[in-house]
Amino acid sequence: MIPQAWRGTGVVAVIGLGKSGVAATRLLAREGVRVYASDASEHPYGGDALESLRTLGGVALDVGRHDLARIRGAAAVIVSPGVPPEAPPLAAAREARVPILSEIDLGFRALSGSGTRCIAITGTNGKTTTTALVAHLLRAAGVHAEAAGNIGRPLADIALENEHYQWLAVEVSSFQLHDSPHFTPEIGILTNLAPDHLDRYPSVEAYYADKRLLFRNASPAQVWVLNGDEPAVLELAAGVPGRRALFSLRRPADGWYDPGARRLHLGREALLARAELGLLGNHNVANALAAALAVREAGVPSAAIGAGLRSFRALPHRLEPVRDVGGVHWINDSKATNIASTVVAVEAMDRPFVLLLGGRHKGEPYTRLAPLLKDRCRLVIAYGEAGPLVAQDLGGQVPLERGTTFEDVVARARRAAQPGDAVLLSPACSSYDMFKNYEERGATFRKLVEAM
Ligand code: UMA
Repeated sequence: MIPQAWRGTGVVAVIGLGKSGVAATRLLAREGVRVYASDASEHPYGGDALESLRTLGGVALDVGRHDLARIRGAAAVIVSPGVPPEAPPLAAAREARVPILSEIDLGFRALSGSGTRCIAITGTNGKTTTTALVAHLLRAAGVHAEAAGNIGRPLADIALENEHYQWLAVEVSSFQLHDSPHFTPEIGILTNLAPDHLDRYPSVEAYYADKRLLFRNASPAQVWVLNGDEPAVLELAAGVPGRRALFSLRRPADGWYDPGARRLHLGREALLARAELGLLGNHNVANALAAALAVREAGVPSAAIGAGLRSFRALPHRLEPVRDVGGVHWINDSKATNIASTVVAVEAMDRPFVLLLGGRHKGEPYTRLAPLLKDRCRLVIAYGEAGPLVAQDLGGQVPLERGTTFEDVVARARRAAQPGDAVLLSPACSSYDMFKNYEERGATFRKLVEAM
């Protein structure tokens, strides 16, 4: 429920007008709350959606600046996840003791009392795939469910819809957990932990501390699905009230993988064979086990979970199998815009492969890839702005060619790959030197492969 006090004479300030800010503004306006919504940029991410806000009653829009005096006088601030805590509008709100809440927190409160229950998914890697898996498994079992949160659809947007979902799979980033004092999912998944977002956090500890906020309202009624192979995850959840369900790729657990028999299990029950899961890489086996455990806690029977896992397909641009051409398996992993993601993709390859590496350089050296590529990579094709750096870091250690246009890169890969190989687009770079975004890069790759 939206606090009654907000509906009085006060104004709620929305900071940032991307997807989150636009949805939060709409939701507040629908609830009869007056809104001051601002964005520091002249071109907020919300783009065209802003026009529709102008027609809403009780909404004042400010683009290209934040009026700090209005923010100081607000009843509350709703913040978008991309706005860092030290940003001037948030510093002003804190100074004036105005409560700062995330868009997720707002959406969650608006949904509370509706009977919709939540499975929250957080962790450094695998959040989005696990969220999509949870929503898919629920739907495949006939449960009315939707995916929301960091995956792309703000929770406030779900609250705006006149649709009653039984369950939501909510992906939550550390940024979103930071200001979410009311968020209390029935089930929470913590996929894994590794250093990340160090451009925003002063230390890894500060980042992990935000992740720990998943448990901030923990009670014995909740269930926590945790990565049993990661001491850091178990440590973070130590002492938290609630039941635990652990998944493991190494040993029998509540959800586990038997590498000898190549089977996924829930406790003593076999769930499905590894070969039946249409996802590449062991990290995705872990994601599947986490999702399976969570939906089992939500009441989905094992047979339906097995069937749902069999019918799940990889998300676009994330180790997405595109097509087999002449015995060569083409894989689109355009979402891999840093070295860590490319490492995961390379580790998932179970056959020789040609690797397309390049784009706009993001600062990390490529040398870290060399030991992983040495014995299994047939050829690296280095391209884009980062091409010379990739060649400098990996040349002489792995077979390497320089590509020019993206068409030329794909044509070179086609010539080099032999039947039984894979061609992997996992660039370890952003796409902005040649494309609008990673989606356009992946779509171009897919188009070229489909035209073969
Ligand atoms: N802005 C200000 N003042 C500031 C700083 C920024 O006004 O001081 C403005 C920017 O000009 C911009 C707006 O804030 O117009 C952007 O807000 P946003 O970055 O939060 O963008 P949204 O469109 O609301 O998207 C957010 C998530 N973005 C981030 O966390 C950075 C989306 O996750 C999420 O899908 C969406 O909400 C819906 O919940 C994206 C993401 O990259 C995919 N997430 C990170 C990740 O996965 O690693 C955490």
